[in-house]
Amino acid sequence: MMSTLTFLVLLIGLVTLLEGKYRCDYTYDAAAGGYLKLQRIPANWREARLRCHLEGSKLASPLNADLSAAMRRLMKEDGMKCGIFTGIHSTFSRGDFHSVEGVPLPNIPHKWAEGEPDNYNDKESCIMMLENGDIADVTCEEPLPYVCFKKSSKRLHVNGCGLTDPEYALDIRTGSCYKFHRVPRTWSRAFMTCTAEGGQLAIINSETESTVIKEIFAKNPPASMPGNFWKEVAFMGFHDWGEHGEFLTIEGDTLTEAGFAKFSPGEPNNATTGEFCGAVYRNGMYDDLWCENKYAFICEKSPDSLACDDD
Ligand SMILES: *[C@@H]1O[C@H](CO)[C@@H](O)[C@H](O)[C@H]1NC(C)=O
Ligand SMILES: [Ca+2]
Ligand SMILES: [Ca+2]
Ligand SMILES: [Ca+2]
Repeated sequence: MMSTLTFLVLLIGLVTLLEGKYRCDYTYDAAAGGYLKLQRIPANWREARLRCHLEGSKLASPLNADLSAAMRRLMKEDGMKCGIFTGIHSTFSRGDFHSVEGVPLPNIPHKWAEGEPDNYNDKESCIMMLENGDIADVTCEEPLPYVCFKKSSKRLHVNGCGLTDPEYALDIRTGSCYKFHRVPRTWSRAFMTCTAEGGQLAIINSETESTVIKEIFAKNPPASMPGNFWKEVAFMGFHDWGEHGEFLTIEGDTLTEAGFAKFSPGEPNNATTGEFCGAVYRNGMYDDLWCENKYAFICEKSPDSLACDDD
């Protein structure tokens, strides 16, 4: 447990370090007017859009010459030979291409690659950009790398949790930042969301942290969560890893090793479908849940997990 003084020193250091920076996995491009990140791991278009969104940015499109140049520079620096997905798509209405910001294709400067667009097999609703800036219509299902873009002035308010998201709050009792997500997701999507935010699904490591989780839950009554889902539980960072019978944290520890192994009375009950994913009740004690149902979830993040140490 950190002393208050240590904590304050740490916090002041962090605030100085992070002031005005979006996140250190993004680089600022003044001409493009924002922060960019090349996502090297290819994803289908839907996943690509979601990952950028969960990181607080948007799937990048060459909306103007400067942004296009910045995107191509990232590809070139990486030696990327294949194309990248852009945010331009016609998944809402086939043939009506818009960027994810809603800009129609005719308003975006573009040059089609030779032989494009051909809507091959009548299955091409996404737009890829080549290294030379030319575009082609492609299927949204075949994974490609992509770029995320955060349009912004240079100065951003980054809080003590290293993020611009005001919903992340530091708890000095544990030294971790937490966010309660009221938009329900499956366990896997919840995992993705926390990761995109530079954290992970929360793990309870002490009785104190169980109390912290209970208090966070209390600040999020059922009425604060729109939608038709069970609001007494939230996904957490443990799983049976496909070996039905033993739960381990997403850091590979048994719950006992992690420091807290209390399940709510009657749990784990492996109800109906089989329950292989970790969760917590409002009382701060664990539950097992079916991974594919959508529930609220809690992310936990080290305050400096997105901090830049190069400048
Ligand atoms: C939980 O239920 C599922 C499906 O009924 C079953 O496959 C699984 O082995 C059960 N897990 C345990 C720990 O009993
Ligand atoms: Ca094509
Ligand atoms: Ca923890
Ligand atoms: Ca259960």
